[in-house]
Amino acid sequence: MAFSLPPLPYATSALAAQGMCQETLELHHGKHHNAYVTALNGLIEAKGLAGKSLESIVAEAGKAGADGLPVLNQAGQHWNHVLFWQVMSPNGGGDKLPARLAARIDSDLGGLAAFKEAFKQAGVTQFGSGWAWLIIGADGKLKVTKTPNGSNPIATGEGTPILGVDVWEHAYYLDFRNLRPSYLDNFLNKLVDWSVVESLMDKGGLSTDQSA
Ligand code: MN3
Repeated sequence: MAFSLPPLPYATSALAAQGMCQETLELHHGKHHNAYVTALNGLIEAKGLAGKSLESIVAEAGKAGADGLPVLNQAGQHWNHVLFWQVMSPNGGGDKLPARLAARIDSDLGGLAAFKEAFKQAGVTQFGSGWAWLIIGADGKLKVTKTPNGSNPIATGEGTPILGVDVWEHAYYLDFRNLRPSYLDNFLNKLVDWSVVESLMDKGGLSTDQSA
């Protein structure tokens, strides 16, 4: 087996009215994400990854520290983008969260407004490239965090992501130029499909069903 680029769960033009244009999705999914998949497949034999799940590869590469980085850069980015495409939808946006998710955000993070501010700040303050996350932490509570480059909370052992946003410049430059804060506001207010986030919370995270 090898890793594959899953199709987007919507047309490349589907999010244009919500601030993510067709060209962004064509390049980001078809070129950037695809390049991570291709590079990861090129490492399977040399790095002894055959038969392993994507999730276990990410976790093991994270534990290996600097030695794991060549694999983590590609495997982490593959995992991260699979999640990213799923948490957005043409039906996304708005402040009406499904009840179970809303209750957890209230109890663990002080409410929707506080969560959005913390999530935005995580994305804004991730220097250079990386990701901001909403995770189920090791203690079972929801938590906001960030990671650099291709890493993620599975690799760091911090927890299980249920929402992630790409803050690499390739994610927002066509739509928002240099304005990462505006991209993050737009993501939170217009793109996130909260029903998907709640479903991932209920399931205890994403299984990509991908393996080497
Ligand atoms: Mn990206």
